[in-house]
Amino acid sequence: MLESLCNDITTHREFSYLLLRRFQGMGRAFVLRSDLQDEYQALAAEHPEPPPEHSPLVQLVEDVQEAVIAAPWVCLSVRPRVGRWWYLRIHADELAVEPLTVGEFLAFKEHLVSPRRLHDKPLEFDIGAFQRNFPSMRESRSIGRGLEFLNRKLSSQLFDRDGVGLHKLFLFLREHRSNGRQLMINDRLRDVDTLRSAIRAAEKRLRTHSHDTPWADVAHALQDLGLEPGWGKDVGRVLESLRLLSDLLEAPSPETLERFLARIPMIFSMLILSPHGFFGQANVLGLPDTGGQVVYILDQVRALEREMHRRLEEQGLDIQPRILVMTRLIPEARGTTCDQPEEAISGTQNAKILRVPFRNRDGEVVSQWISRFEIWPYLERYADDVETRVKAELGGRPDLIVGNYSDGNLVATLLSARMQVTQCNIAHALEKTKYLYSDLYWKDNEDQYHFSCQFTADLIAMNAADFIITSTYQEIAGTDHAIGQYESYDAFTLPDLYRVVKGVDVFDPRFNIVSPGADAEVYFSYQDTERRIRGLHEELEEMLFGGPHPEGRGVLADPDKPVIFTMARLDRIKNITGLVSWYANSPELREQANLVVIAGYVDGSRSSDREEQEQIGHMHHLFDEHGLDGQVRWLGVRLDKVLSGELYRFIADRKGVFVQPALFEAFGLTVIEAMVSGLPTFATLYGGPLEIIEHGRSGYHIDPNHGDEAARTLMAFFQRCAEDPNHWARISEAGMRRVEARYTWQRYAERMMTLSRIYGFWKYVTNLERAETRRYLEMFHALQYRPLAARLEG
Ligand code: UDP
Ligand code: LCN
Repeated sequence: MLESLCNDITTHREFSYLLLRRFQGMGRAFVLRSDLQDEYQALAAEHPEPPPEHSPLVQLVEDVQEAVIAAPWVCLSVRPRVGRWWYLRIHADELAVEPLTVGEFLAFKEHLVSPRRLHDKPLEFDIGAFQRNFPSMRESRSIGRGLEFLNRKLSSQLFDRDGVGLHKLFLFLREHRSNGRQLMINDRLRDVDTLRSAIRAAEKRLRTHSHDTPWADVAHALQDLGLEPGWGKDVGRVLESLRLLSDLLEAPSPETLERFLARIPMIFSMLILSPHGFFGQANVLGLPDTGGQVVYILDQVRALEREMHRRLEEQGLDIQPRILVMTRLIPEARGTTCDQPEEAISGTQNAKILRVPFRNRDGEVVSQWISRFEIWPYLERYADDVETRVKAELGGRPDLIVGNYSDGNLVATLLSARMQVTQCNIAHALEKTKYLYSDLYWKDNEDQYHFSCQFTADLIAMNAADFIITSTYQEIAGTDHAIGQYESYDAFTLPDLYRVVKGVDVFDPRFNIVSPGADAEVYFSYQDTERRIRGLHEELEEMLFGGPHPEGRGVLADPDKPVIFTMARLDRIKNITGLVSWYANSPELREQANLVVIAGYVDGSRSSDREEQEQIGHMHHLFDEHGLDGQVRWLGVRLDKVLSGELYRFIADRKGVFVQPALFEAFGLTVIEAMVSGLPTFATLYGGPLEIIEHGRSGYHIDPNHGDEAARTLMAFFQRCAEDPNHWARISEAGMRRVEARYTWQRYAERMMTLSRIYGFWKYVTNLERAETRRYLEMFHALQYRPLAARLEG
């Protein structure tokens, strides 16, 4: 690779020289891929002999992610394919090419940001050192399908070694208990051979019974043979389970293993952690830090409880699954239920929200909301209190711990290690990719965002998890040319703090893509007339098209125009003000459609969040500057789910569209909500929506950095709809189909339940426990995270 590149540079010496000069001439120390490519294109267009299309030099420019200009060197990070990186530097005058290690590349960056570095050899975090003996995937297309890989890889290893693996499987079956009651097999069975005999004898006994004979009728007979409840609710199901196990003992295959494990009653209780934010079932959405994560968890809990019930019932067990969602108790709850220690979750039989307050270092309860960027010092004490509360509630430890977001995942890490429970992480959003150079210039952002704490917590939690669920592929590994959210933790540096040469491995089989859905009870097609809630239409009519709104700004002068709708928290990243400004600057779009915005507060004094206050001010400024009051309706309201569900459909009735203009959106629940309601959706191409929407088919991608182009895409759509009345319906229909096929909670729950069983199994039978990694992470936590977090508490 390097040799052919050197040869190519020699062949195209003049071109290479001019290209490097151009890079240097940009006058920036760090240049990103798109700018490097623009420079290349410009030179190729004017140069008489540019290198041919597939030459190594052109390929390099195609694959390069970032240039670090440290005269006379131009250092490059190159990503030839998803998840794979190499580094080099080229001498701009001599055109000498030299490979760099990742550490050397990062050192160049550090030097430019912090010329008087504290250390020449800073602390390096390198998780790669612990992974040598651990199975890792090779192909980019396998990323996010860790379960399949692990099953294939480990089942062949496990069952190869003369019966050792089967014996472990046998021991695993003996582990299962619920409330002290033995399940699956009892101690009459001593080893795999006695288990085999018991299966044969049981099959023989059951043959005389019809398949619908309930478990209770055969329980005694089977117990004598060593079999306990958990095999199935009736003889048909018991026989199926026995045959699956018998097949597995005879000739193990990953498929049989997965099908068999999916039946084992392993998960009766679950702890879900979501510490920050206002977590409740009403009046919380749109409050600072409270958005999709809350919606996701509540829908997830309902779907999981249903699935846990279904599986337990099929296995003949009359056990109530327990799901606890643990969040922060906030005494100053602003009219929400967040000051209540306990809240039953509607739509479930037994699930509840438990709230435990944060305590300061003197042990006093912290009464006010604290931004997610500031909560780091409280988490360890919080984990202690949560452990006590959960054990009291469940009478023991849960069977699975699920963390959410950086804080929840850190608490999950602490609790899983202490209680020896399988740990699942869900990121929702990793802040690192949201803010350009959030790592390199961490010091500049430290006052406001404390990324040093957050990224350290992320590194610890993502390497401690037994498995990680992501909503999309791009969340892990990006696309051919864009880096993934997890991938951005692969190598980075926080100058003068520490350097990460291997932060996470996106080829690690712990990653699994399990996409969320939109609550099908609430978000459904505008065409589903029978389920529509017409009783709300008068209220919606008034809300959108009525006179001045007490919590709004703008009165739509021409209510007959279609509506461009957007709804989000009023974060800077959500870029709602960006959309308003594109609209404001496009006279054609203003002519074609109205804009309805639901976000934040119109009265800035009601907000306690810095970013939100700033956005509110900006929004008013745009209204004033562009005279938007007759064309934009801005509502600072928080809609409950039922109302927002009908609102999407109400706008679809009027042939409107939905726009999600974020600078970056990790997944984007509003995108699937709008699509499944039938609203043609225009969403950012940075993040999850890139994968959710197929551009031009089931919606449109827009580039938030090119607002004029985004406005033109919207314009073109409205124009085409005017010419072809079927166009709106085609996109609307395809959007609905897309969500129904891929983003449903039922599919999610099935997958999640299978994953937790299988990762739990592998954790038990192999050394996947990764004890060395854990100790390394504990040290990183104690020596790096703790002092950083403590600084925040003053
Ligand atoms: N939402 C809402 N009312 C609001 C603002 C948001 O119901 O005033 C809901 C919205 O329907 C979606 C969620 O909050 O379910 C936002 O999730 P998304 O993934 O789009 O963004 P996040 O806020 O998590 O970044
Ligand atoms: C957080 C986000 O920023 C969104 O993109 C996701 O949709 C949401 O969490 C749910 O995972």
